[in-house]
Amino acid sequence: MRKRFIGRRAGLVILLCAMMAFMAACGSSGGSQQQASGGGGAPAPSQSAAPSSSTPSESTGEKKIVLGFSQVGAESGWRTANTKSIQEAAAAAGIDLRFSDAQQKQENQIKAIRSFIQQKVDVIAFSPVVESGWDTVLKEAKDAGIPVILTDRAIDSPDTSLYVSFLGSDFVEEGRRAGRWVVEQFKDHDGDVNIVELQGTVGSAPAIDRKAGFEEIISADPKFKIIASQSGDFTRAKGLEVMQAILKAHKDIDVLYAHNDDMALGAIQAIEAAGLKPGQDILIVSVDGIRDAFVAASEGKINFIVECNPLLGPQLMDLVKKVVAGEPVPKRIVTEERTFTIEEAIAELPNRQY
Ligand code: GYE
Repeated sequence: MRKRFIGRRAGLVILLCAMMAFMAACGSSGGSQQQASGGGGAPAPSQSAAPSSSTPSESTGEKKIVLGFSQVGAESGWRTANTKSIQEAAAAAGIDLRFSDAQQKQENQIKAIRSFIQQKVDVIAFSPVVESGWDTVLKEAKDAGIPVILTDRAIDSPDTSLYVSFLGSDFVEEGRRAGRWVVEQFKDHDGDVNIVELQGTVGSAPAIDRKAGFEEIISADPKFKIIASQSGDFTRAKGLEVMQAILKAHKDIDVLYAHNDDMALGAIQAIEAAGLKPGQDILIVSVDGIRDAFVAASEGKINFIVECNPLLGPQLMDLVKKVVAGEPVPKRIVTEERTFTIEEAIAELPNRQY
């Protein structure tokens, strides 16, 4: 009898412990990255630890802010750094981050946003893979009373009431910066300057704007000719593949303008495989400023880097908190960034964070 009683009590204790452990696991979602159901089926990136200097989380009994974030994918070094920044900043700010990777597909982002609406998150933020086609789903978020923040990339909707703020770079200006450098290099050059352009993802804001800004500058002099312009989808593999084909079709290339570093790095492999010297036989300018590009620049293989800062996490979390608190926020926040020549890249390399 006694034995049975002890056995039952031990069973109860075990059950209680199990329940407590379960509740603790559920409650400790501080900065956790959960996959939004229907968000493309990609596994959520592993959680990064909050920096030790982080402010204490607001888990003092108050309800945590829930942020649904739909990321483009993991196509580039820039994107990896951006994801890490967002995850770390959310953890540091005590924000419950529900993170979804769209694997570069708009349909996955739309599904993720709908899932966030169903989950009744406090704020939705996303980096739209392409510019068009967001009105319907963003209207659904608006009708549900959930504020939306555009991060990194813009949308082309004329209805600006569909989002509260847009935080990101000025991609047109980045294109202009690349164009100005090319014009300066060839200011004393007579005859044509043959340029190859590797574009980013078709229909994406950075591909559209970096092309427009660059063309705006080089079109001032007809000697600048874009002899080939194709998308490499912002990836190293496609940069390599597309450049290989272009090198077969064109023998006299003076400049490569790549909309991001990863495509430039892929193209460098193709240029070397074709027996040419990147940075000398073909001048290379690219956008982003990831560490690998700084290494290539320090080896003389990339001549000019136009920086695009991916470390948007802390600014995004500040915005989220303000929006939840009902404070006014700027409709547009432009990231500050600079450019690097080879000499400047060599000096910067040891400090490069991403
Ligand atoms: O330049 C590219 C990434 O939207 C600014 O996306 C971003 C771009 C970045 O894949 O590397």
